[in-house]
Amino acid sequence: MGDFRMFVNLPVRIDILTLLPELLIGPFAASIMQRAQDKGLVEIHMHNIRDYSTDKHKNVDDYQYGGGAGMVMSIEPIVTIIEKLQKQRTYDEVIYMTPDGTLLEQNTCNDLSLKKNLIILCGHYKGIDERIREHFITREISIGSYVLSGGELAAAVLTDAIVRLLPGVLNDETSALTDSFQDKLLSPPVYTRPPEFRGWEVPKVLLSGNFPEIEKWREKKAIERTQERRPDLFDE
Ligand code: 6GU
Repeated sequence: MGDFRMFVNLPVRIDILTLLPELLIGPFAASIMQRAQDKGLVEIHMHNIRDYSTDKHKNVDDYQYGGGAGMVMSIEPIVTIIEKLQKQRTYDEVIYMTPDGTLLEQNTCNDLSLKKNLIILCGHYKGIDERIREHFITREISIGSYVLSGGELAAAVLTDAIVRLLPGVLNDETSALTDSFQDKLLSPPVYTRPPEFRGWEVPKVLLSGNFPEIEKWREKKAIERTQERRPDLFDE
């Protein structure tokens, strides 16, 4: 992590627009995510879309034009929040979490961790009125080829993946750089005490104290593991 980027974009501000803020409390209230907020490295703001409904029943969805099963999230409450936020500061991205978005990869997390202000919109039902996507959304992200009941868990995944990259969040800053995927390789196997358990031994080289050899072993294992499990990472 080059010194030139240290702290220039901190704290990062993330505004999450959701119908289910209670789904997002837990993931940010423990461990690394909580510590990142306590240290002032990230500010996470939750906005309940329902609070912005002007409907007398506080509805936030409606039938889709042309017919068909499933409700669509209405344009007005969402646009109201986005425009309110955009009046207060400049946002680098307005991200929509959706199963038909671009598959999330480490590179995107790296890019987003350099931004200052992000809006993340969580979808529900059949999705959001297309005009929101056309006029406000700058990036559409999916976390995998399966369907979740809403965008909240995906937003938690994305936020976690971004926040842990911010300088100062991890205790040992190098550990984010040695993550799986940062170099398009999976991580090598790791071991801790005891050196033998039920006759299962830790590889001798790791106990040798020979650090060049240990590094060589780790690289070899990382390559083997990637070849076996994720050959697609090599093809890119
Ligand atoms: Cl971002 N949202 C939903 N609802 N399902 C998903 C997803 C997002 N990514 C994968 N599946």
